[in-house]
Amino acid sequence: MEIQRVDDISHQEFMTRFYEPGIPVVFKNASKVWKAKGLFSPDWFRENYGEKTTEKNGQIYSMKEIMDLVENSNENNPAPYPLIFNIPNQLPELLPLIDPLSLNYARPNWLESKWFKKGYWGSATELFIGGPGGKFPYLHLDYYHLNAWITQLYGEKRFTVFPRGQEDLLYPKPDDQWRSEVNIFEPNYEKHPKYKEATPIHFTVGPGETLFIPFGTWHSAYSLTPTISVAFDQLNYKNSKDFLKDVWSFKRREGLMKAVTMYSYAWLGCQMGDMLK
Ligand SMILES: O=C(O)CCC(=O)C(=O)O
Ligand SMILES: [Fe+2]
Repeated sequence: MEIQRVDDISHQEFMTRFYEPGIPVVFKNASKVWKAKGLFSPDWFRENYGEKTTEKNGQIYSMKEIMDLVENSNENNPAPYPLIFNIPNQLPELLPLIDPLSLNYARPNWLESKWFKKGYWGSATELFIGGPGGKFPYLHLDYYHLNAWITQLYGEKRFTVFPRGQEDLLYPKPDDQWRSEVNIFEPNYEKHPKYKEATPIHFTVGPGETLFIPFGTWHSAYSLTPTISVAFDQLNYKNSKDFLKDVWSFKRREGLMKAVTMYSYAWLGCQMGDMLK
């Protein structure tokens, strides 16, 4: 199977061909509606937000340091990956540049309502920065069954996704069913023989392109060049049932009261989202 690439399709066509059946797709130019397109670059971030900082593995990095790191990164000595800024919290100045967040395709998105902006639902709008050789640390499913949208604004990233239904071949970790034990960059077929039958789909997402990863799709990524991407999540009628189950099971770990409160809150949010459809 190959990843499909589309340009300028209607929202309705996206829903029918990709969203409803849950098929990943690359939009070649959906980001044309964002001012960020063609603007974001290492130099632009150095000049405008050089002193902003973020944390990775207990260490604080400034934007300037990050851009130097990713521009000097290579396969043998990669910059830490991913380096992340939470956009609403750490770089709210960027919000007008990524508006409309939906790119006019990721709708409806109940996470954009004020209701879901309170509390933590496994979702975030984030700036991802990486350098050559930077690998996402594991093959995984996104928590809470959210759909992920990743827009590449600078540089090229290589993604790997698996068709739905290959869980058995991917060895989810016994203590975390959302992560795979398989190192897809260097699979150990003795330890994970069934992985031989898995059918990874590899492809590159370049500047201006957007990848839609439907919930339940195993995926991972690595940076081929210095890269800057924006990632956000989507929730609506399609994934809300699974989402609510996850809210229950994740919040249950924090106690029964917490689970009851959070589940009720999320359930109401979904009811309201559904009414506005
Ligand atoms: O590195 C990437 O762009 C993939 C990120 C991702 O899959 C995640 O944050 O869940
Ligand atoms: Fe992910």
